[in-house]
Amino acid sequence: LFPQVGHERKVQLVADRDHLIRTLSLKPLLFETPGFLTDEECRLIIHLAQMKGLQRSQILPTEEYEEAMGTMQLSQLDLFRLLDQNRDGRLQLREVLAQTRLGNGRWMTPESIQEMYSAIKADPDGDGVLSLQEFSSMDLRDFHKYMRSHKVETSELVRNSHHTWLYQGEGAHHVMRAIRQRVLRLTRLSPEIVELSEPLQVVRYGEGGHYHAHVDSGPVYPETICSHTKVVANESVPFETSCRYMTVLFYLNNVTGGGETVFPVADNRTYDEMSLIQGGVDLRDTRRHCDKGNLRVQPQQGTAVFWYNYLPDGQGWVGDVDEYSLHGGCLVTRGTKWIANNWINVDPSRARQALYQQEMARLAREGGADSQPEWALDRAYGDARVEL
Ligand SMILES: [Ca+2]
Ligand SMILES: [Ca+2]
Repeated sequence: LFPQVGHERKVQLVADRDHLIRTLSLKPLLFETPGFLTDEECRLIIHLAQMKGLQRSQILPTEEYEEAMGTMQLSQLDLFRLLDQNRDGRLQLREVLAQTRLGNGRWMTPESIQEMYSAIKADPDGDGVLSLQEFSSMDLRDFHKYMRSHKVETSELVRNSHHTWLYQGEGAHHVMRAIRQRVLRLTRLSPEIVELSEPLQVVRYGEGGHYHAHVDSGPVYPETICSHTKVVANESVPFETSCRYMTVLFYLNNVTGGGETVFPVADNRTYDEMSLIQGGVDLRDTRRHCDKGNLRVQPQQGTAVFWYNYLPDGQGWVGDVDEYSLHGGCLVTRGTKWIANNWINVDPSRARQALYQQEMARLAREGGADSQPEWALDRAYGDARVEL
């Protein structure tokens, strides 16, 4: 049923030409379409993004994190057990590395963890492993103090880029509308789903920019709610996450050096979180280990790559997050890299997605300031005139 890797099929996305869809991997289900955008469209998107202005994609949220850790009411022993994935009663470096949240936005490497250990004297025998005794005698306040005082370079962040959002709904620039229609044809999803998805995110990576490997959607737990449908959910739940059924990523320029998109575990036979980090090599690290990832896509202006972030639930709807969709932006070694993301939002709760679509349709009929989802209100550049 699934196309083989390398399989190509023709589709008609625009009136005057055919496009090719090439299968890049089955896990995740990943494809590429060269020439999805014309060079002129790429330049226009970059231009609109520059006119609007880009902001830093990540800043460090220090105090909030400490507070959150404090309110979790986790004893130090609980924390130890949580971290000790292989339950051998010791914390190996990779078990600490796997908990990216401990880094509080700062990307942890084997070196930075050992640096931290020695600064707070957490590993007196210096073997890089924390025994239960070593962990118990460590004062977590020293850890927080260290994280707070440590000056973080942008190269040490999980994500080192700038971005902005471009509106694509009714009244948007005609090219932005045309791209949304093309995405609709590419994905063969319903117009309601595509039209009610996030605006286009435009991202610029300067020389030295990167985005370590991550999945685009959060996990599906009962206590989690999707950002896009939360307006219709009566429940108040503690966690909010992006529910991005599909990612459609566009390369807006040719990058002089680096900047590939890496899928470290694409088409692995099995997925094992711990095997991502072995022998001091963290395959999620896109500054150092992109070359060891299973699949790398070279940026080529106008090409779209697209994949599914969720597995099917077997009943025609969205199931669990597909761990194989792990991907990242490799270090840009030379020049600048411009990409754009169209995320297609679907709530794993079919009922909530339906309710959301109904409510949005009702608001659109009634008109008024509330007639668009929150993210659609930003349409100031809708009538921007740009020379193509
Ligand atoms: Ca362990
Ligand atoms: Ca030790």
